Amino acid sequence: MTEYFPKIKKIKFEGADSKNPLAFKHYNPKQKIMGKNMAEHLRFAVCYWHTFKGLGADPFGPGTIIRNYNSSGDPMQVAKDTMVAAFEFFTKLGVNFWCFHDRDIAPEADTLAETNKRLDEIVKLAKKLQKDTGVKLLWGTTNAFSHRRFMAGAGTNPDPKIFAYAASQIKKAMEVTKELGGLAYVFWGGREGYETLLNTDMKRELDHLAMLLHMAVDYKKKIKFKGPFYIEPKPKEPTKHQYDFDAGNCFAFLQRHNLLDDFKLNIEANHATLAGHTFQHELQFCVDNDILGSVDANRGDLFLGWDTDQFPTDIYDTTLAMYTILKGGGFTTGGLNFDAKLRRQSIDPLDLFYAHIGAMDAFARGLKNAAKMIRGGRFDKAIQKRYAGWDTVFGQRIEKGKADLGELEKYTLKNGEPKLQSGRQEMLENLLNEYL
Ligand code: XUL
Ligand code: CO
Repeated sequence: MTEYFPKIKKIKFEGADSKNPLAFKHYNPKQKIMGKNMAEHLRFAVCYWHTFKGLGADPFGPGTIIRNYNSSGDPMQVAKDTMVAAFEFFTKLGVNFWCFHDRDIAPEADTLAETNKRLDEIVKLAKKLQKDTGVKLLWGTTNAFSHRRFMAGAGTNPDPKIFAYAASQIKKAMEVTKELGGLAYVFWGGREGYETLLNTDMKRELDHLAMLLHMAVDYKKKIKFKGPFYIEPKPKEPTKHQYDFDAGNCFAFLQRHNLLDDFKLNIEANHATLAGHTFQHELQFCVDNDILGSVDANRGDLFLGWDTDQFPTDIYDTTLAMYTILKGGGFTTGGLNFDAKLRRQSIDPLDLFYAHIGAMDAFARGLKNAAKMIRGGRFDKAIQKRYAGWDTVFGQRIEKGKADLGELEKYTLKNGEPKLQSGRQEMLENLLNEYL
């Protein structure tokens, strides 16, 4: 079989003192932390769309990146070569999972029937490569947003014929996800949103989206696909207003439409920040509401207001993310999928390795820091102290719903102005830095 990354050998863990840029300094898959090894905690996945299909294009110019698996000229041959290259990459990098959209792995043809046939052919190859390498599918999804037919959305399209097209794609993508033993299936609301309310019946569109998701739930049961569905919140881009704005918004939608039994969320760091939240906030919201499914691990740029999808390198962020994930019980079906792309000038295949190695090390450090923070118990203690009033007889009466407004007025009239306590933010921020 052709080797597509011949200069690279399997990436090894060499420890923090290593000067080798093609080695892990912190990600040691077998290292035990709080009862599980690092690989089990972090469950890294490589995404197919950016890593193998992203070629550095931006709104000002086409791609800059040329790959040896992309050069045969025949679209199906390119698809096959790319799949082989992808599994070589997963194996050399040492990740256990991958993720894809249907249209990433097989090119669209003139008819849906022909497109599905092409997909089946590539899925067969992927299945064989999964078996040969042991790499598993973290989740599959459909691309119902790139083709021009989806310019006004898929499930929220004003035309039921486009809705039906999207439904057909989802049906097939669920089938191939199941065929590949995928652990979950993702719905990112590609163009489910609007540009102007002057041409949009928002309520009708959202009811249609819920209908589509219910159909997917029914089909999932029919084909006995066991994995959960994930919705991936994002507030804007490509549309001015994406319906799945943030975790809170998705939770309300799932509740209103009675979909909570079958859906959890896939939280993406850069989507969180676009919504004006921290990555940690979105994760915490999911943990608190029992809807944390998986994570698209990336980051935005402090000075740019769009989805730059950069590789995560900020240890502060990865530490806080892993702290929340660990305290929330860790991943079950989910993992950390690098929904991240190389910069336009990073044209060398080596850059793909550097990017993923750095990101994996950043999360490994985050995991180690978070475990120390949890074991140290100092943040828990600070929070416990801050809320201690709620553990008194008085606080417990309120929490248990036994108090009423009259009783609280009487208490306040009798006890007067409450004594205030410091929030200790700066001290706790200093404490966090002790772990980094
Ligand atoms: C887009 C995005 C998608 C989803 C999968 O911003 O994050 O790649 O993760 O459709
Ligand atoms: Co994503």
